[in-house]
Amino acid sequence: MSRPIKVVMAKLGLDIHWRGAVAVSRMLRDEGMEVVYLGNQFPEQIVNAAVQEGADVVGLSTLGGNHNSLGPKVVELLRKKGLEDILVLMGGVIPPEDIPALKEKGIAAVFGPESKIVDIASFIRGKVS
Ligand code: B12
Repeated sequence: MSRPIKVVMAKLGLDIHWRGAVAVSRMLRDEGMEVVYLGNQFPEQIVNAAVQEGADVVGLSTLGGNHNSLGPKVVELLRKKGLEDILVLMGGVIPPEDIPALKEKGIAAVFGPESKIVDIASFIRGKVS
């Protein structure tokens, strides 16, 4: 049997909002994925955890406005370690006009308020074999 998809989930930086990150973590577990929830972390710690855990996916949750600076930093640090295969997803309150630049910098997808878990899980399954 193949191993479950492994997701490392963090709240980005000092963002105080936790409901989305916790809800999505629980629901991805219900979908059969293994989820390691880190709580609040900065890019270096998130990338270290992704390496230690052998993550397939890094999930970043932010509603606090730090998405443009800290999100791409996670991708950059993963690439420096040769880990560009790890899928990096973001969720939370992110202005639509910021999304194209985030994608250009390697964020695979952004899921905003009221995103459905079925869509998040199927996006992950479509990208992680
Ligand atoms: C509750 C709330 C608070 C609570 C937080 C309680 C807590 N500890 O969680 C309190 C009152 C403390 C708070 C504080 C602040 N808040 Co507030 N808050 C909200 C509110 C009303 C709801 C957030 C929430 O819980 N939603 C429910 C969850 C389930 O939804 P969600 O997080 O969006 O998650 C969904 C998706 O986004 C996605 N998702 C989320 N994370 C992830 C991760 C991954 C990997 C994936 C795939 C998907 C995903 O999936 C989830 C399910 O659909 C929002 C308004 C809103 N409607 O969003 C404002 C809001 C987020 N807050 C806002 C602000 C500005 C603040 C403050 C800065 C205010 C201040 N000046 O002090 C502070 C934050 C300080 C800090 N250091 O972070 C703004 C953010 C603006 C922005 N980013 O552009 C909002 C949008 C309000 C507004 N309209 O201005 N807040």
